[in-house]
Amino acid sequence: MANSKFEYVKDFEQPDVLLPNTWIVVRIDGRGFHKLSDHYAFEKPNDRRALDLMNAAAAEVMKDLPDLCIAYGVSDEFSFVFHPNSQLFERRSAKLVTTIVSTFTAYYIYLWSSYFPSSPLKPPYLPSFDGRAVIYPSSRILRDYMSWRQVDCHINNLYNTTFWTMVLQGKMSNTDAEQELKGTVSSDKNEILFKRFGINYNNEEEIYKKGSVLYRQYELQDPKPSSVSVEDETSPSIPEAQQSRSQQDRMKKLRRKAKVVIDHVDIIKDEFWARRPWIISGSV
Ligand code: DGT
Ligand code: MG
Ligand code: MG
Ligand code: MG
Ligand code: MG
Repeated sequence: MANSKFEYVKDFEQPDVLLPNTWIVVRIDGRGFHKLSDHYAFEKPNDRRALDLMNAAAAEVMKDLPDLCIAYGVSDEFSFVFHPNSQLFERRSAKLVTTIVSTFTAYYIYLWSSYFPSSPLKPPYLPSFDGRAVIYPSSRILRDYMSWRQVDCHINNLYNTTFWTMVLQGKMSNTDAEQELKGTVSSDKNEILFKRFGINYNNEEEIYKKGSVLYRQYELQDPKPSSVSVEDETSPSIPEAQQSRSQQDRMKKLRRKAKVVIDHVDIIKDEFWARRPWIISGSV
């Protein structure tokens, strides 16, 4: 590259490197999906095709970026998690976010027709996503972040399931259903569903109640639950820079080869993490 008198403009670029040895979460969210879901007639409250499409796009992002160790999706959003030892793109925030958002969007659009064969995409209703990166300094806080999203999924799904059952089966107006649900707690909603409509919320599909968690499954794994404590902050994971070259290369190969699993399970309790210690530890 030749030097020119114009090169000084480069100095205006601001550094945006994320702190080392912290968890990086890139959360993306569909733009204006309220309108988009209406336009393509997504089923209410949950459209299985729409969720499967989100998951399929997210799985491709995971395969494309082996540094991602886990992802969690609900509604029109997905959180992608990089391990503290990831050095991808020198941990530059904009580069991580824009790569994830554009790769996800590309696959979402590419795969759309497989999930909505009779509703082709047409402007101006084209899907797009926003994104942001947030860092978390410990695995405890990373887990609290994941729990926050899953609790949100549960609260919204219970509300939406009750609301749409009252409207669609109970023939109530949107306003009346909204009015009646104002100030209710979970047990009230469970009771409305059960007493009025014979619906046991516990029997609703797991994908709706729990959202979707994507992670890598390694073939050489020991299926036994591990006793490794994921809350042990006194022994932080070894930064990649401190891992030996051969160790890094071995993990890179394994991550690329590993199968990406889509699951609908509790990620709030310890069990999920204790059974899959490689997610937090970053090595197998
Ligand atoms: P934003 O994110 O500020 O650009 O605006 P929205 O409209 O995307 O709002 P957001 O992200 O808070 O809420 C997600 C919207 O997507 C919400 O209005 C419901 C819709 N949506 C997501 N999944 C489904 C689904 O499975 N079925 C239906 N009917 N709607 C869905
Ligand atoms: Mg939003
Ligand atoms: Mg949205
Ligand atoms: Mg959303
Ligand atoms: Mg370039």
